[in-house]
Amino acid sequence: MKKSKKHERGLHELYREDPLKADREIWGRIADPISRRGFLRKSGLLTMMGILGAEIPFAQLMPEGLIPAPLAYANEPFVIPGKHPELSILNDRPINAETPPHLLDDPITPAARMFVRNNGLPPEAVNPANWTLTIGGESVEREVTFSLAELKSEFKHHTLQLQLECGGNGRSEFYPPASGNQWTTGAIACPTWTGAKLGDVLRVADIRQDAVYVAYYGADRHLSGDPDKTVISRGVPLEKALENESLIAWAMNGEDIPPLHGAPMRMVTAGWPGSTCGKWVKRIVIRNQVHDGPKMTGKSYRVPCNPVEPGAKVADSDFCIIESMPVKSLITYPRSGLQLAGTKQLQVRGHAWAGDLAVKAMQISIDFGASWQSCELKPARNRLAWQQWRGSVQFPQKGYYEIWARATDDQGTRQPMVMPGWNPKGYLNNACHRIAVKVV
Ligand SMILES: Nc1nc2c(c(=O)[nH]1)N[C@H]1C(S)=C(S)[C@@H](COP(=O)(O)O)O[C@H]1N2
Ligand SMILES: [Mo]
Repeated sequence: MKKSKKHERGLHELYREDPLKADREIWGRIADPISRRGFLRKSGLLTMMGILGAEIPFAQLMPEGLIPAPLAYANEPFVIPGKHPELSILNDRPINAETPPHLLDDPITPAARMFVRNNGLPPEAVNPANWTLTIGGESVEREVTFSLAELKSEFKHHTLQLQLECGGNGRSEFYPPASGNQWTTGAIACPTWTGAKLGDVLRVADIRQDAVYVAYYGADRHLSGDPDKTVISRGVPLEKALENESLIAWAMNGEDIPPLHGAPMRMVTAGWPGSTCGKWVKRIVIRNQVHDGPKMTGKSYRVPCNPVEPGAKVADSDFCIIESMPVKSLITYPRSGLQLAGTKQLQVRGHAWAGDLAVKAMQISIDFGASWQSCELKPARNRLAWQQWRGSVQFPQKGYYEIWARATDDQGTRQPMVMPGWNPKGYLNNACHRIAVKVV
């Protein structure tokens, strides 16, 4: 785990060097020498609102080159431009950052609060006007190439709310520890995505009978600097790619996809490990075999096909590719560590999701899982979007409590209360989320 390094610059440093340039980079503010307030475009305003967690009625009156107060006083060594200062940075090259649960309270995750998982370095100087996407591979009749404008004009637009969770979310709790980003609970987000159905685009290339897998190649750069090395190239079986919810998206939450999240276009195959959702996608291949690109084979995004003892050595041939993510939930309110005056009722809420499935029931416990009570659970806005739940608890006396949350999917599978099956790379931890409350 690398911590803040010299070559990545913090917010304060950016502002000290050139406040107007910092404004432009972080908020996309266009300088205006006459008003001295510049012009905050809608995307920048949305970012700022996402970070501050509220509307900003006087946003257009805010002076140029000014760091909003909560960020100015946050004293963070390194803040990712466009991101909430409280995201935890797990690695800064490549950038990997996760979101604390209390910042994920919105039903639709704002861009500023969305985790970032990069395996390499994002492409530089992306120009959407000359970006192209090619559909090729062994199992197409003909290779086809689209510009972004063609994708937008030739295909029906679909907007769906879709969850994205990293396969390694929860890795930090495995013992013996697994190497990789030590995600706790925050590598999950559920924004809305707008784009074309992946299936509609793939069909233009005429999919051959022998097609089995669909995989992406992105424009990000390998950490080694070798331009011929592919950072990551993963995918999904054809049936998953052709689902109604699989998209080639060009917008997130109604705005252009932010650079860190794959601008100008990315794949979204929700419910499966986030690694199947290729960012900065340039080429999609339809394969006549299970895709074998970097991070498809060996131990990457694969788990032992049968349960193993913690710490066991497992041969690569005994690993299976992770498909749907397991049932899981998060408590987003209150924030863990709450001090509650008196034993009155406390409202609790959060989200629940279950990979390709829906969540059928949500329960919470204040007695370490000895008893559970049901919560109110909303249906998803559409398939593969997380669901909101709420409940309330009453504490019998003063003292330390934990609130545990447990979701059940529509096939009856429940989240485990303790760690699920250990695996060498620490994937698929869906143990119950818990928060601490002190009644004083
Ligand atoms: N081209 C490319 N696509 C990628 C990645 C990457 O490093 N390069 N990371 C993947 C992984 S492992 C995850 S979890 C998601 C993270 O998406 P986000 O950064 O938008 O949250 O993107 C996936 N798509
Ligand atoms: Mo991931």
